[in-house]
Amino acid sequence: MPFAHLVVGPPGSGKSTYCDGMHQFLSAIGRKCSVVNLDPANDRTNYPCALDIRELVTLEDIMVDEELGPNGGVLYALEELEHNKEWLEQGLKGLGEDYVLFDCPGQVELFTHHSSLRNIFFRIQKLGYRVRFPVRLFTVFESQDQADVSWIYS
Ligand SMILES: Nc1nc2c(ncn2[C@@H]2O[C@H](COP(=O)(O)OP(=O)(O)OP(=O)(O)O)[C@@H](O)[C@H]2O)c(=O)[nH]1
Ligand SMILES: [Mg+2]
Repeated sequence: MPFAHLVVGPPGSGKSTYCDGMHQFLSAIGRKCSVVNLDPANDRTNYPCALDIRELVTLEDIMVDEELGPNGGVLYALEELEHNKEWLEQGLKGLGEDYVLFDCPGQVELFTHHSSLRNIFFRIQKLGYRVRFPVRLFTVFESQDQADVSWIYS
C-alpha cells in the first residue's frame, strides 16, 4: 500500500522546498518517490514533477478566462481538479507503489471555506494510500527576520 505525504502550510512556509528536499532524501536512500504538484500557481519547481495540476489548468489562464483574482483562481482550479478526478487517479496509477509527496497550495480558504481540496484528499485515501500530513508552519520562526509573524494569526 503506497504512502501519500500531503504537504500543507501557509503561503511561503516552505512546502515546495520541503518536497524537493524529501524527494532528494528518499531518492538517496533508494526509496522510490514521486512529487505531485497540486498548486496551480507553481510555475516552476525544483523537484521533478511526476504529475502537475498545471497540465490540467493554470492559474494564469483561469484569472484571464474567469476574470478572477489569484485567490479565487486557486479555488476555481481546485474545483476543476475535483471535477476531473479521473485525471489525477490515472496519473497516480502510473506511479505504482512510489512514495508520493503532494505539494499543496497554501491559501487558507481551501481549508476553511472550501471543500474541493478536502474531497481530493479523501479521494486519495480511498485509492488506498496511507495518508500523512507534515504541516509546514514553522519556517517563518527559523528565518532570520523573526520580527513580524503576526500575519499567521490574523
Ligand atoms: N529559513 C528557512 N527558509 C526556508 C525553509 N524552507 C523554505 N525556505 C525559503 O522560504 C521561501 C519560500 O519557500 P517555498 O518552498 O517556495 O514555500 P511554499 O510554501 O512552497 O510557498 P507557496 O507555494 O508560494 O505557498 C524560499 O525562499 C525558501 O528558500 C526553511 O526551512 N527555513
Ligand atoms: Mg510552493
